[in-house]
Amino acid sequence: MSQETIFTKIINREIPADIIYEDEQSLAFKDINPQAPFHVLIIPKTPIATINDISEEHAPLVGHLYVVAAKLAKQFGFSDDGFRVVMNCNDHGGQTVYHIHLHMLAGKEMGWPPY
Ligand code: D5M
Repeated sequence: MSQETIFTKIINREIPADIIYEDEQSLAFKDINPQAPFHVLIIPKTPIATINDISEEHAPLVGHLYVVAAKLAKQFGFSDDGFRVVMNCNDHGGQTVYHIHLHMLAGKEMGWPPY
């Protein structure tokens, strides 16, 4: 199965996105369907389809996504109030784009449980 998704097109600037952060390993851009005042997706540039496809070799890359979340929280002023990060997996997790992505939601108090 090809791992090319719409997110690869965003990485390659083939379709537009509101990109707020980029480094060698990752990209962060605003979610097209925001569920909070601040809702961005933090993605690895290397396509990995789902959490099920993550192996030990990906650990630094996946960890890096959280480092980016912490940087963005600091930059946008959400560190103290807090925020949520979530990664959905397959149908029951609500995944629709098969290129792993960390949702970062902030700017309001989140509910729990998330359903
Ligand atoms: O989340 C997939 C998320 O990706 C969902 O919140 C919408 C978002 N999305 C889809 N296409 C785009 C584009 N083109 N720009 C920005 N955001 C996009 P999931 O966890 O897979 O359900």
